[in-house]
Amino acid sequence: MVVSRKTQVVIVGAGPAGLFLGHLLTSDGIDNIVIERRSRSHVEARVRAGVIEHGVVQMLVEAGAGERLTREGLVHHGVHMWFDGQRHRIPLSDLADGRTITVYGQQELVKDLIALRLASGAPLEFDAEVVEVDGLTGTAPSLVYERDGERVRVEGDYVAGCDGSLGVANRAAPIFQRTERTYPFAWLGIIAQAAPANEELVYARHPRGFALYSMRSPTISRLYLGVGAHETLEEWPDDRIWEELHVRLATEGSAGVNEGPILERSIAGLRNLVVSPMRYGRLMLAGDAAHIVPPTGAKGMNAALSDVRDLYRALSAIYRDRDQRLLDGYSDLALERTWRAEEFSTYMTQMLHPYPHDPFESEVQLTRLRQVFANPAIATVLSRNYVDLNSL
Ligand code: RFL
Ligand code: PHB
Repeated sequence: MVVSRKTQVVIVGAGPAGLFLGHLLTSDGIDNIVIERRSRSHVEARVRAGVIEHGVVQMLVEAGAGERLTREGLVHHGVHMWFDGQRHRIPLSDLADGRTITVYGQQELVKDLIALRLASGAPLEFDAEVVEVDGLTGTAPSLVYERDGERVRVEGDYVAGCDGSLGVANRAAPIFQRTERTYPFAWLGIIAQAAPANEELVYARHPRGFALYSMRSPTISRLYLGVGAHETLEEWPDDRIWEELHVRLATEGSAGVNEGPILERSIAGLRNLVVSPMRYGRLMLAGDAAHIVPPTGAKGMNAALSDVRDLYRALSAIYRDRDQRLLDGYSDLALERTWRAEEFSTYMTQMLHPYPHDPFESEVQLTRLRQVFANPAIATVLSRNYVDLNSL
């Protein structure tokens, strides 16, 4: 052990959750250190989420982290669902009290938060992997990270596990229970240099599988195909990807799909995970470390940032007023919200991904979809959940 450091809150992981928590704490004068396993360039280039809820946008703006987001983010008032060869639009804002979603790449938000962090001078360590977490039930928890063959111990009052589902935090306590589900699907996602052919997001259920048309800017499209859970990128050369997107997004009156050079591609399996409780002694979990949702509801990053808001309030109450009550309620509050995100994401996933060779499931899915457009009460619930679930 070469070096030893001390702070108030030790944050593991520099994804949206860890970086936003660090930003809120630093703004409030609470010392913290963010420790990230990967390099800065890796973290800034990681393409993932795109949809930010109404209340989460407001929260980022109020925290001083929404300057570029409000300038460059694409504000949407509706979303499409295409099935049975027809296009249907859900007027989200009309059904959700005028609220909107903002399309803004997760890695853009991550870049903004890293820039704020560096400007504040607060410590942010890249290429530093946390390998041990100790003393969680005492008053001085600590952890060890490794960098360049050096081991560094960091002591704090609290540890925030914002290190994703494969990190160390959600395995650090004997009481953490995992509730999980997997699906026979994955999403193949691409970023293409092509103007989006639609102004709003399109979720498409085609007998051959799911497709999603999203975007990042007026010249960049973000597209997804539902594929088998075990399929690999090697099985999907560019031509096959475009062909399949054209087929699945073809409807009457559709402008089709605009092709362009593929700048990035990845495959991610669909799954649910909830780790409960979200606190053990002085370790609190936030974001993907505590829960994973299938991406169909666009909830993962929104849930992560909402955990962080509650965790920050709890830590702030302790440092400002020596009031422990919010921290004692953190896990229950966050889990209640988590399960609503799990339920909504599961509903969206099960409605939009056809199961091959299951005609019964197929009819159930189509009936659910038709009901969204036949019954305004159902469309209203869907809209409110889509636009602002984490603030309801
Ligand atoms: P992250 O972003 O995974 O960050 C965790 C960080 O911890 C680091 N780490 C460690 N650092 C130090 N020591 C260790 N031992 C460590 N182990 C891990 C990792 O390197 C990493 O940098 O978790 P966080 O911050 O909780 O953020 C969660 C979001 O990233 C995630 O929920 C979303 O991307 C999910 N998601 C979506 N969410 C939305 O709200 N809207 C969307 O439209 C949306 N679309 C998506 C998505 C996720 C997707 N994939 C790839 C799973 C679309 C896709 C395809
Ligand atoms: C995205 O733009 O990356 C995106 C949009 C909606 C989702 C998931 C991802 O449900």
